[in-house]
Amino acid sequence: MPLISDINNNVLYLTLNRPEKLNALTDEMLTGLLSAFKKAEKDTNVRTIVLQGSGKGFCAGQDLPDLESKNRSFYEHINALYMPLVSKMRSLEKPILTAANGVIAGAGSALFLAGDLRVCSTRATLITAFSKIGLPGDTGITWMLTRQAGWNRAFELLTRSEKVSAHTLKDLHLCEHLFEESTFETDLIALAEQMASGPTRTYGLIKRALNHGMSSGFEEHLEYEAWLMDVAAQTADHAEGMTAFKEKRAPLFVGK
Ligand code: LHQ
Repeated sequence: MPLISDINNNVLYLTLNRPEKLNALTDEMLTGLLSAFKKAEKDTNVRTIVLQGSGKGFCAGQDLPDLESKNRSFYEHINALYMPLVSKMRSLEKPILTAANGVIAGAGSALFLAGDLRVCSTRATLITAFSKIGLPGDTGITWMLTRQAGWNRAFELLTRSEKVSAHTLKDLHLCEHLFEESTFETDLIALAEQMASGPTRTYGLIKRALNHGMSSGFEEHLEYEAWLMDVAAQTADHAEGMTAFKEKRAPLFVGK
């Protein structure tokens, strides 16, 4: 199976599973990923999602030979398969952790960067790779890199397509958590389960607020934030958080 889906302790693990091709993406994987994210959005049992790759790579981007065999323009292909996927990842109101224990390349870089928390092992590397085959980049990579690492870094990463280490990704604010290779799996699970046991409905509202703030003026955004506070005020997790505070105990959040 090129895409494995598994739920444990309220965490959905989506594993790209073509290790011999560094998890390069086929139509089947892209379609499967989008439907898995859509399903996870509705599944109350899923409170955090981890997107990872099996073997030595996170994802090497588009499977190039697979695309060559299709009779469709790049625009048609990106529009049909990549745009809805990355758009769903950014709007889905549950934490998404993208976790790399190896090479990240091409559109795989865009999917990695689209995570809410980007996690790397010390053996992870990223190469944008698009310009190596004469392409500027897609799946939001130019949008994300300018905002996350700055315009000039974005230009450097996209034009020179040099392999950067996990430590450099951390320095560039393109990775939030860097774990040792030897403990990567257990550290990742611990982080994912910690997120999944938090007030995940509120995390979704935080994601919505941050997304809104990316494209709104300050005064308008202040209004939006205040309105979201009222939405959160109705949640069970807000009530539990307040009660736990008064009772001087740890809160038990349910994600509702
Ligand atoms: C692959 C791939 C791959 C197939 C490694 N496909 N097999 C969207 C749609 C519209 C237009 C096009 O663009 C896009 C978005 C994109 O993602 S474009 C960018 C596509 N990705 C790339 O250009 C990256 C190509 N790969 C590489 O540059 C290297 O493989 C990297 C730097 C990722 C890793 O290098 P190594 O660690 O030296 O591994 P390797 O090159 O030996 O690869 C291992 C195997 O994986 C090998 O298979 P083989 O059967 O020969 O052993 C590669 O052919 C295969 N593979 N990437 N994208």
